[in-house]
Amino acid sequence: MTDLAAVKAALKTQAVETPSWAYGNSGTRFKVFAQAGVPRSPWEKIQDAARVHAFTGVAPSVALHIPWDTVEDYAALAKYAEDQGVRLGTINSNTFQDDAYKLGSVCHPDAAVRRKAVDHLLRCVDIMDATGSRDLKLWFADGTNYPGQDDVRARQDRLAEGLAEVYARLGEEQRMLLEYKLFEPAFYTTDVPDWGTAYAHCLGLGDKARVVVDTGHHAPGTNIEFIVATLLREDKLGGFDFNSRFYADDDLMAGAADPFQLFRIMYEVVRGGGFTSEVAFMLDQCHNIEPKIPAIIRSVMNVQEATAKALLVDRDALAKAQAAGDVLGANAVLMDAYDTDVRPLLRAVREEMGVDPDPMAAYARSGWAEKIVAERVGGEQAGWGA
Ligand code: AOS
Ligand code: ZN
Ligand code: ZN
Repeated sequence: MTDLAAVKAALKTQAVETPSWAYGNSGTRFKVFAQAGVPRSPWEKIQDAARVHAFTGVAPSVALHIPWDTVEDYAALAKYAEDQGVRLGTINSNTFQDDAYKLGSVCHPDAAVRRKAVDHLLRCVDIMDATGSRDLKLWFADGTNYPGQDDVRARQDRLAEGLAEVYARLGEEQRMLLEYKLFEPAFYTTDVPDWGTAYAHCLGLGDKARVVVDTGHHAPGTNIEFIVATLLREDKLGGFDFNSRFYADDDLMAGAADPFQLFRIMYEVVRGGGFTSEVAFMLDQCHNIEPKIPAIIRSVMNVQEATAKALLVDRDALAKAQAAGDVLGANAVLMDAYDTDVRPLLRAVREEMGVDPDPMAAYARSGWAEKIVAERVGGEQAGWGA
């Protein structure tokens, strides 16, 4: 039997970090469709993130992206976030937008370009000092397009050297989260293409280096929950970038394409003792055609639903069935949890937390969408494609 009170208590501690860039305009390489009322500055992105937290109760922090969220005074931004009811979370670096990075950043054959990239990462750690952020999230667009283009092995050496310099700069409580991605923008080799490569670098660096699993960064059919189980077993899972994909790195709403996969991932998290603050649960999404704040609220709720189902798995019954070699019985225990309608449970949890049981409806009623359309006019819009 599952202890419902314990499930509720666990759900109340959930924290899903939302990404600043999801609040801004975004699109594909074909077109960015501008939406009215989107934030024009990091300050306004924080306002929107605070709304998501206010209506869900489980999105207490917002990730920043440097340089998209550049401000003069990061401590002031942190204070502003706190006043709005959220905090600044993970700092995401950007070593992919400058012309200098055409052939890579920390893996580039030219030492001057590598220096520029590492300096940017060091600057990100300075920003973490000011914001009080714990995690630096590194995703590198580095790779090659053609066989022979560069020395694949030497690129690994350059990567290790760059990471080591940044690692040495981390404070006692700070961490480095290394994200892998199968392909894109490079199409032949990617320098951090998979969890094994990320794990090897993190292992070489030390305890403060951990792997990030972006759910959209694998080959179709990859068993992501196995990777999660393995990384947790090795104490190397730093966090997640949740999103959904049908084809490649689609960055659609978490839990939209394959809620069953999200449940299986969350089950391994719960099973592996990863439902703690040691694992950062982040969204990494873009809302190209749908209204952004409601899409982010929906995504947070989808993660919450998958988590609730994972917590509901009757683990004693599962262990018994597994030990008895009862294949169908064990599968049924897992499916029973997945097939549970957890919406009434979550409505109750929200009420106990003092949050409206229906966050989507509460947001729609709040008038925030109309207010930002009326007030946020002019200015440069922020985020992907800005
Ligand atoms: C890129 O594909 C990665 O998912 C990154 O995590 C992220 O989308 C980018 O760094 C935006 O900050
Ligand atoms: Zn990501
Ligand atoms: Zn991605």
